[in-house]
Amino acid sequence: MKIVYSITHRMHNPLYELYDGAKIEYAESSARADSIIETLNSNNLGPFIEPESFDLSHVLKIHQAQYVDFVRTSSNTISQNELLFPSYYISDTYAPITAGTYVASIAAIDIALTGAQELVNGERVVYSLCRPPGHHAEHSSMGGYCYFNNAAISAEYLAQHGRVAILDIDLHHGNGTQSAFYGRPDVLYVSIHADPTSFYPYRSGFNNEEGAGLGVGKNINYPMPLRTTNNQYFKILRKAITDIQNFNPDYLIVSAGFDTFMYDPIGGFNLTLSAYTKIGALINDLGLPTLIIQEGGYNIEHLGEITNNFLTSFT
Ligand code: OKP
Ligand code: ZN
Repeated sequence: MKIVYSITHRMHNPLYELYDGAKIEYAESSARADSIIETLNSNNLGPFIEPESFDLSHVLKIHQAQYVDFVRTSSNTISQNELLFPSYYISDTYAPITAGTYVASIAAIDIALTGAQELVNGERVVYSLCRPPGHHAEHSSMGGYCYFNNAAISAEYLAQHGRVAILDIDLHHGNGTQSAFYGRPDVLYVSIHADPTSFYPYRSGFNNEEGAGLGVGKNINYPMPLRTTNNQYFKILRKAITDIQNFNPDYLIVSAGFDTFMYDPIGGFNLTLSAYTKIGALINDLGLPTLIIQEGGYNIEHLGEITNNFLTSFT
């Protein structure tokens, strides 16, 4: 399986995040990608390929030009080790801008788009190791460790070639991806996540959010209780997979977050290591051209193994 990756992600490594005003360790660290690469490497997955660079016009189909410009200029003018929490273009305190944020975020987009291009060229499954993640990034705002929406940008790219389904299995609801395609009949968004009544991002991910206008029925949320177990999860995943089959897409994008793991430091579900092999197998059974995009997953010790278990089901 082709794995698209670049070390440019290391340029983005904020020193802390703000939680209730207190500075706490930044969960979305560069050690995450290192853990994944190391494990995939030692299990002989690959080949690893470098991203190509794509035109900014792809980004501008999903994000507001002024917002993109703001991330670029603030990132390029801030000094090393400084963190910027602006009072606009931001939806929470978990996405500070640092000196390397823009460069790393653009590389993540290129990684996702390179994977999408590979699918159009006939590849069956590609893994895009994006960092920072993207599913919380909206039209003109960053939040939840996300700046630009890698999955939405590549979905828009693939939508030029056919019908696209996005399956978001990150623990958190992908508010950014949902809002990008909320009115669209040609892109299905299905998400399984912790019930937003008591979990980030709190304001979206409820099951009455079904899409708008021509997109009604093309947005499907499955909020799940905290401490969801393997079997509860598989049951809902099978429903989500049926939704995707009914939509009959040409391409599938998986927003692959692994923070559903029982020992994730910011987690809330009870999935075990072996659950990810099964989740991968159930998704692989769809038999669709599939772009797997990395979102969350913060247990550094196990993240590589989780990712490896998941990906191996596609080989
Ligand atoms: C990003 B992704 C930790 C609070 C963290 C932000 C979560 C962002 C998750 N003290 N809240 O969906 O994995
Ligand atoms: Zn998450």
